[in-house]
Amino acid sequence: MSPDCFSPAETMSRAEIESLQLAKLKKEIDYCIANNAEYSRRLGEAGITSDKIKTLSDIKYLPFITKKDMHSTYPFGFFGQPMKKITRIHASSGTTGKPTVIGYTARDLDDWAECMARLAYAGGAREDDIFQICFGYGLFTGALGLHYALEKIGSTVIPASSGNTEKQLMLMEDFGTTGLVSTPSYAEYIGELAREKGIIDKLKLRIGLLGSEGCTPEMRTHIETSLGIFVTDNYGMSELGGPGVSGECEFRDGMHINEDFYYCEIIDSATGEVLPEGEQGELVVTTLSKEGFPMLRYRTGDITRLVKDTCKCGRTFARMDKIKGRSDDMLKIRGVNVFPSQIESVLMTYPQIAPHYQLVVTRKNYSDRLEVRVELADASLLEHFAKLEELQISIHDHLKTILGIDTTISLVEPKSLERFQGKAKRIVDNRQ
Ligand code: DLL
Repeated sequence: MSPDCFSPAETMSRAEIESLQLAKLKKEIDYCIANNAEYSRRLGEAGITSDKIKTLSDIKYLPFITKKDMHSTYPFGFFGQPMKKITRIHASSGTTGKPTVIGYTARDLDDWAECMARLAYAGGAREDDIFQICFGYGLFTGALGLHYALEKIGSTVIPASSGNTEKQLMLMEDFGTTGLVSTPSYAEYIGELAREKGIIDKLKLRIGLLGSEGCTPEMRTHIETSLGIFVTDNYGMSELGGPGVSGECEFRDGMHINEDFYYCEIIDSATGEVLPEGEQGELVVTTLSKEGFPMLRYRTGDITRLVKDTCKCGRTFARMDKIKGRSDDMLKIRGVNVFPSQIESVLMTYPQIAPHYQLVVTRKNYSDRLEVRVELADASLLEHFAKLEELQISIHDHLKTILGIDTTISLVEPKSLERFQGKAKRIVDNRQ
């Protein structure tokens, strides 16, 4: 039975995918050398031309591009076309310093909508859906990325942007919104407010296309129960054009990569060596037909794993696991690597606490201390000292088994921690 896909490309055989990737990779290398001085210099120094690439694994001879290279070539150093051919510009949020600036030609915009439409369709979006896009519109790629993809599918789009959550709920109720697009943390907050206002039964929401930040399976279940929706995870990054790199289908057994547009590798972050299929490491991505902002071997900093067997849905594109974390998000506590997602998974198993937490790292006498602040679900527990202490010890011990280090657990009042309308910022590192 042929699967229900947006594009026939999604069911190519592995041999077809790889031969297409090889042909496109060689073309992309030629394109970069011909159209961008930075690439022409870098690849010239490395002695690379497309003739040197005989198999896909020969990509290992190309130098990596890192975030640092983005900064040193700011703003347009990696653009593959002059400004008159650039139709749109986006930029990464860049909390410190200058953002990374991305240019799209008209064809790039079409390809972007195609890639994201496939993933939205795989996640369940259909023509008769009404999608409320609660990502911030602006330089961020999330909102417009989903916007054009969902229009391409034929869904109705409400460009609500993020924030003003009471109004979001009013629109959802009045317009009969069936699909939500947001970060998981904003979805969590929308659910919390909808319940508080007693309007959850009036909403017609059925699916959520979430992404742009990590979300453990436990947090996802919480969001699904709270809003009564089916959630899929979507991955992408500004440097690669935004959302549309990979996303889950209904089976949620990894995020399908649009392999005819992106070639993915997993490397050992420390040595830069390419790791065998199935091993976990840093994701490196090469765009295969970008004109405005081609990226050859971009080091994403994201930690994941790739699998290439055919999914239960019938799609043949390789899948990547949920992102375990960013290599630069990983906390090193007294020499031990700690991913916030490991902590979230533990916290979400306790019904007594709400899915809101903050990780505060401090250093005293040359020793790191990790405080996990967690909100109680119900304030009445604050009056039962013995129960509080029991809960604290239980979380502490559970985390110790998983992480191998001691943490300080602070149970705080309900609704006292910050809520997020975009990506959550849960780590406060006071060590610097
Ligand atoms: O977040 C693009 C995007 C928008 C993806 C909407 C999905 C949906 P940036 O702001 O450049 O771009 O952030 C990219 O966010 O390197 C990851 O660390 C993280 N990230 C993105 N999607 C996921 C996800 C957009 N599904 C950075 N799971 C990436 C975990 C994610 N982390």
